[in-house]
Amino acid sequence: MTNKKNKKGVSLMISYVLLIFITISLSIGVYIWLKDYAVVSEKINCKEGTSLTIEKYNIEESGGDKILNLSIKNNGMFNVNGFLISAGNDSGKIPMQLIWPRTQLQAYPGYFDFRPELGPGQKQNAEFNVSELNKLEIIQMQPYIFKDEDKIEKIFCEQALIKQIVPVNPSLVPKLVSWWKFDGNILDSGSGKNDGKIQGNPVYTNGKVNQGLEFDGIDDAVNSTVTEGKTTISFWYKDSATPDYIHVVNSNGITYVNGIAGIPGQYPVYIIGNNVYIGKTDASTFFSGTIDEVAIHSKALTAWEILQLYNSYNIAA
Ligand SMILES: [Ca+2]
Ligand SMILES: [Ca+2]
Repeated sequence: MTNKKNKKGVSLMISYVLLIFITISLSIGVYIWLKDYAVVSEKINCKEGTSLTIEKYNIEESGGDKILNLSIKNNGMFNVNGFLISAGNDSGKIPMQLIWPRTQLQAYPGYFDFRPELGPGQKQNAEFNVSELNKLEIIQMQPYIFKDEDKIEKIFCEQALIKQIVPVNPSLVPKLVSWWKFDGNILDSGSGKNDGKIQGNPVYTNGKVNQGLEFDGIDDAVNSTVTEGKTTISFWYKDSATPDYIHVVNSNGITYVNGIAGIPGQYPVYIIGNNVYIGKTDASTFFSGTIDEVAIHSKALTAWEILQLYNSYNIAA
C-alpha cells in the first residue's frame, strides 16, 4: 500500500515537471514566432501609395521564345525596384507559374528588376518567356523595393498586388493590317484604311464578341480592297449546322481550325488579288450564317500565336 502511494507521488511530481517544461517550451515557441512575425511584418510594408499598372501588353513568338511583352507604368508616389510575376491558364485561379524575364539574367524565375529603378510616372517595357503556357489567361505582379544598398533583400508590396486577365485579340499579335469587328459597323479597327462596303443586306446579330454579321446566302457580303500584305486571315463563323463559333485562320497557306492545323476547306471569306469578300466562299457562292472578328495580318502567325488567339480570344476581363 505505502509503496503504491509513493509511486503516485512520484508520478505527480513528474507531471508537474513536465507541465513546467511544456509551459517554458511554449513561451520560447511564442517568442520565436513573435520574433519571426516581427521580421515578416517589417518585410511586407511598402509605403502606402506604391503602385504599378500594366499600360499595354502583347504576345509574340520570336527567336525561339514565346513572349509576353508588358509596358509597365509607375502609377504611385514612390520609386519601385522591380516586381515578382507569375502567369496562369485559368482566370479563376491564382496564377502560379513564375515566368523568366527575357532580357536580364536572374537567379530565379519570376523576378524583374527595373534598371534603373522606376520613378513615379515613368514607364518601362519588360519581356517574359511564356513558352510553358499554351493558354495564357492571367498574370499576377507584386512590386518590390530593395531593403538596402546591397540590392539583394527585397521588401514586397502586399497592398500593390496586381492580378490581371490578359485576353488576346488581333491587335495583340504582330503586324495587324485590318480588323473588322462588326460591332454595329464595318469600320477597319486595324490600320483604319480598309473600311468595308456592304453588299446586299446583312444583319447585325450576337457575335463571338459583341456583334457579328449574319449573311443570307443569297446576295449578302462585306467587301474591302486591301493593298497591304495579306499573309494571314482570321475570323470566327457559324452556320446553321454549328451551334458554336468556329475559329479559322489561314496563315501562309496553312489552315488552322480552332487552333489546330488541318486540311483547308470551304470557308466564308474569299480573297482574290487585293479584294476581300466576307460572306462568300468563292467568286459566285454566298455564305449563309454569321461571321465575326475578321482580321488580316501581314506576317505569317506561328502555331502558338494562333493558339493564343483561339484559346484566349477577348475573354471577359
Ligand atoms: Ca464583333
Ligand atoms: Ca440579302
